[in-house]
Amino acid sequence: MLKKLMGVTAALALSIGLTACGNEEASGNETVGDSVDYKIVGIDPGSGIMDITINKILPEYGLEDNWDVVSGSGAAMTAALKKAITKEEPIIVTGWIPHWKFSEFDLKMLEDPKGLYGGKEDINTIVRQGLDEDLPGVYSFFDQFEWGPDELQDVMVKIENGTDEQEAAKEWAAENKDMVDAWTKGVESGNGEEVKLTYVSWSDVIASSNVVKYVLENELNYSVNLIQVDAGAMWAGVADGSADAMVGAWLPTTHDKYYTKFEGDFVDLGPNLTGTQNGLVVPAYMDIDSIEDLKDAE
Ligand code: PBE
Repeated sequence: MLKKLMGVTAALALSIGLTACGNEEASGNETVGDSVDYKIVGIDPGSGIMDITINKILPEYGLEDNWDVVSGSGAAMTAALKKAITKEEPIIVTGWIPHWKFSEFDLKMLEDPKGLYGGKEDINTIVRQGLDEDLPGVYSFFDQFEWGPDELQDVMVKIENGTDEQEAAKEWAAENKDMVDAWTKGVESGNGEEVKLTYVSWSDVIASSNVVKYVLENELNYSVNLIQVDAGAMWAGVADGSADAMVGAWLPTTHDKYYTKFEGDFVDLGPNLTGTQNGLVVPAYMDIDSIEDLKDAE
């Protein structure tokens, strides 16, 4: 990881040196909006961050008339970010912490003085009703599963650096044995029973779901089926009982609409992680600090 990080930094320094001249020319009286064509690079439409950006951030910061949030995916967002940074070009993306992009690039999250992204949030574990009776060991494991943003980001960085997802989970579990032991303490092992876990292709949820799968299979002898779906189906699957659990519920703000929609049809086991943050993210070389800076002077 260090090697890769140094490589990126060196490449960045080189590109800054080579393009500094062109960028000075381009800056002139150009607004931030002009410089990025009034586009915010978003992710998948079902995500909470897209919902908040389009329905709260744009209207409440007065950006609705000329700004667009372009939908795509988590992977397309990081690819666009990588490309822009290599050329030292301006870019604004919907971003979140924890995420490997903060260990790889020099980034800043724009201030949100109106607090619309909800500040620091939790990631909760949500299981289906009846799981405690059907698979008590799995239920107690999920109830004990708890870590922090640094641990999650470690796994994300391993995966981003090309390690296979289950291999990354295995390496992480070996490096964090005490934590894994606390999750499995007193938990009844299985006999290969299937556990269905829904997840969305967001790098944080990919990492956490793979760690959970690794531990349930290798320490507790259950068999985990990871089912990749969109955000709505991640919640709906657990609510209608077709899935057993999911570990990527961002609350109380990001997934509020899903929580409210399915409330009463799932069991909320509380936070497995505390201290996430959503926002608009830009490379550190951009000369803006707040979402308010996106509004053109009148
Ligand atoms: N995220 C990561 C998700 C939750 C996990 C912030 C992209 C969302 O916006 O719904």
